[in-house]
Amino acid sequence: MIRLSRLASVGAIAVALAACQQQQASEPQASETAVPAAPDAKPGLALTDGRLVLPAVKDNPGAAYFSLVNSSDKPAEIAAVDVAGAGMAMLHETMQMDGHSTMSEMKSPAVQPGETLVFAPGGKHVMVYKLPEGLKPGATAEMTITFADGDKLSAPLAVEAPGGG
Ligand SMILES: [Cu+2]
Repeated sequence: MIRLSRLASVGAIAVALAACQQQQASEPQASETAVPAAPDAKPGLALTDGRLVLPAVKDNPGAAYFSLVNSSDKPAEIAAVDVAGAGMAMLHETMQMDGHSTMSEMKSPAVQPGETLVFAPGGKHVMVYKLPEGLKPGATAEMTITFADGDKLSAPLAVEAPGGG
């Protein structure tokens, strides 16, 4: 038990140091605004412009959109997404087929170093099922991305009225 907890704290320090060095090493980007520190943060990764558009019909899924900026020197692969209080969240992509649009599930989308993965209406989005009761425009909902390496990144989604997507 003692040995395990020692190992865990050494690991935590190593992670904190790595995060520190990463921040010093990363160049400020002209177009980026300052991102407040999230409770969970993956070094070099930032989630911006997060929003959750409520469904027009109650009990239908909502859709979340955001930009994921990779300022690190490694690709980052999304393994899963979760919206606090919601039943389930799935990575979807809307595509045009024979003049109508279809949605399909995305497996592990990745963002390369120096690139931004954009989730926006008509393209990639997160389908959010079983939204928490009473979620209203103007509120925020927290989304957490789990990466393939186990790192997590949490950020707020601004809740918007239907039709905003
Ligand atoms: Cu969808």
